[in-house]
Amino acid sequence: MVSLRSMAAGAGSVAISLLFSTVSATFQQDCAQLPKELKIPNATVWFSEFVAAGTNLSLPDNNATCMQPSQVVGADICRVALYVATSNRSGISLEAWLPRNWTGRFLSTGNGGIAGCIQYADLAYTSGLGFATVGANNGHNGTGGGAFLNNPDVVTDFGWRSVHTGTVVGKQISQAFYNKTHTKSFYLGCSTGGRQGFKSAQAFPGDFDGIVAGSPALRFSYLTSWSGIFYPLIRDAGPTGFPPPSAWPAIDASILAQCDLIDGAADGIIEDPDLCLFRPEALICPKGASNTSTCLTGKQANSIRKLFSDLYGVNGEFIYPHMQIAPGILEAVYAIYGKAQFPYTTDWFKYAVFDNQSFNTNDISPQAWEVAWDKNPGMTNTWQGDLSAFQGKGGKILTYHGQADPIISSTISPLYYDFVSSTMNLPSSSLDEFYRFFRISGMGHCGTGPGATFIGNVGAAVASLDPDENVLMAMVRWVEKGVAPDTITGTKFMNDTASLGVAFKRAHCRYPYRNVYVGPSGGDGWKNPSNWNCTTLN
Ligand SMILES: *[C@@H]1O[C@H](CO)[C@@H](O)[C@H](O)[C@H]1NC(C)=O
Ligand SMILES: *[C@@H]1O[C@H](CO)[C@@H](O)[C@H](O)[C@H]1NC(C)=O
Ligand SMILES: *[C@@H]1O[C@H](CO)[C@@H](O)[C@H](O)[C@H]1NC(C)=O
Ligand SMILES: *[C@@H]1O[C@H](CO)[C@@H](O)[C@H](O)[C@H]1NC(C)=O
Ligand SMILES: *[C@@H]1O[C@H](CO)[C@@H](O)[C@H](O)[C@H]1NC(C)=O
Ligand SMILES: *[C@@H]1O[C@H](CO)[C@@H](O)[C@H](O)[C@H]1NC(C)=O
Ligand SMILES: *[C@@H]1O[C@H](CO)[C@@H](O)[C@H](O)[C@H]1NC(C)=O
Ligand SMILES: *[C@@H]1O[C@H](CO)[C@@H](O)[C@H](O)[C@H]1NC(C)=O
Ligand SMILES: *[C@@H]1O[C@H](CO)[C@@H](O)[C@H](O)[C@H]1NC(C)=O
Ligand SMILES: *[C@@H]1O[C@H](CO)[C@@H](O)[C@H](O)[C@H]1NC(C)=O
Ligand SMILES: CC(=O)N[C@H]1CO[C@H](CO)[C@@H](O)[C@@H]1O
Repeated sequence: MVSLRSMAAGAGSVAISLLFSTVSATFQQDCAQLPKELKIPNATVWFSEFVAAGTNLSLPDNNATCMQPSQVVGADICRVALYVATSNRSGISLEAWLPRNWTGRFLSTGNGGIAGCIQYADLAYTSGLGFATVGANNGHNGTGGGAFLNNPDVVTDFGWRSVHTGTVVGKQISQAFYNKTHTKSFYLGCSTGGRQGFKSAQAFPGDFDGIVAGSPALRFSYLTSWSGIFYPLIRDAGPTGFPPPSAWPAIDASILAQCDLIDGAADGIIEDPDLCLFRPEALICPKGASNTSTCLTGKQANSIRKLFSDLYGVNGEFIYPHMQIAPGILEAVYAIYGKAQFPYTTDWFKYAVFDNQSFNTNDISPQAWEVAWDKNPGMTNTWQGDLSAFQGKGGKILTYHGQADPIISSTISPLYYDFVSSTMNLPSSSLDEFYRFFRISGMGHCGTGPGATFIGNVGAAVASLDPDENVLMAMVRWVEKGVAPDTITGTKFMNDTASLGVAFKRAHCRYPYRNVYVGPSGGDGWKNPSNWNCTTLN
């Protein structure tokens, strides 16, 4: 066979370069023409423009609170931006990034928090991999929830309609541009994006063949209720009741002393936090201690217990499971909730639940938690245990959750998995035919942390495109080849910098398996993934 290089050296070079420039010119022309081809009800196309791979795209119209003034584009794309009305008082901003080198796959991205921010980094990541990708603004602009006030249609967009509309319209755009129907349809999101993925499986089982839904904001109104307890807890405890920063290293050391070896490895990472029955009373200052900056009062130990307890409401109703135990969590809790009420909690209760800007969110009562749950604004509760319609259509869902997540405790994910298991009457051997859940040890909220957290869930955390090491490519293989992932191998780079080399890898197990170290004791055998075993034994 003649290589391109040797052909280019001979007479074929003119023909080859002509062919490429024709294809390229056609792609650019098709992109410019696209608005004329689109016949989408209720849509106004703003522009359709060719963007070359490597372009550092400037995003001057993006709301400043989204903190994303630019995005580097990974492949030659046709970038389409439009507005789609979803009611007479609401609508979404939508972008489709259509790569020249299209794999035939369609993908929708999600959002984060209560934000109305198109996640351009996800568009760049997935269009760079050849997906025809869409992302929407979730029905409003910016990270705040003010647009929800007295407009339940905007809340409905947030709850489900933005992703669903973007997906329906996005498939039409892809069809019109390539003159071909996509082969398979995918979804990628984390946090609120994870909830949107599960919402899709629950309510629109035909939208996606494969859903990757990370760290999901399930039970949304109860999640925001739970997020709202930490600020008053820390405030009311005061400096003598909540452990001061000087005590945090000792608390972390005590968590590790009590729990690090449960999984067999002294690596500073807890594989299964629910096996850790951390006892903060171990840190209470001995009588007559001369230096109390690294030990606790009984009151402080009690604050820690509250922080790690399940939350119950009026009449003892279960609201939300406890914050998972992990070194570093106390510090993160203090940083996130210590100085003021959590902004998503504030905005959700003021604007979506009570339509009352004066509502005092510093002390939200258990009665108010229930009002929020019963109102279920925008159908955001996202807590249905029956996924049989999704299963029936052959859909697959992959979820993962960092085991050191201070924003959405990872304890919610096994709870939902088990809820689906009991609702559908399926043991995990059957449930795992279409729904798999991976616990990512040492990972914070949707990424970062001391663990092997590069799993390809976002473009900034890609160590490999190998489906064994990349949740998105694992889903592609599962949908297209029927090979389901047993483990997801994550990577930790030296100082989180790829060019410095790999620090270690770990094959993360799927729930209810848990990861146990079975290698040589001592040393750094824990850095080798083959020294670990996914087991169901305790
Ligand atoms: C892209 O451009 C912005 C300024 O518009 C700049 O701040 C940013 O560093 C650039 N990104 C890259 C990767 O060059
Ligand atoms: C949202 O921002 C886009 C620009 O990114 C703007 O065109 C649109 O009008 C804004 N929508 C709302 C509801 O403010
Ligand atoms: C908007 O649509 C609703 C029905 O969804 C209708 O009740 C209302 O009158 C409409 N408002 C306007 C201003 O057209
Ligand atoms: C196009 O995508 C295929 C895989 O789908 C890849 O092998 C090829 O290198 C890509 N070509 C370009 C020009 O990006
Ligand atoms: C930008 O976002 C903030 C926070 O959500 C919001 O208050 C503001 O109205 C937005 N600006 C525009 C122009 O949409
Ligand atoms: C799709 O069809 C239109 C005419 O309907 C044509 O202009 C365009 O080049 C076609 N695009 C592709 C990618 O084949
Ligand atoms: C108390 O212990 C901490 C941590 O070991 C140390 O930084 C601090 O200087 C000590 N304070 C006194 C008064 O010895
Ligand atoms: C709004 O909240 C404030 C503060 O809790 C309360 O006094 C007021 O009655 C509420 N308004 C309405 C209309 O419920
Ligand atoms: C990683 O960072 C630490 C301090 O932050 C430094 O001491 C160490 O040399 C760095 N390692 C490498 C391989 O650069
Ligand atoms: C791994 O765990 C399985 C049970 O899940 C067990 O049968 C097997 O012996 C274990 N392997 C090692 C090396 O411990
Ligand atoms: C929300 C909205 O504007 N919906 C309109 C979309 O377009 C159809 C007709 O194409 C109208 O019937 C809807 O009212």
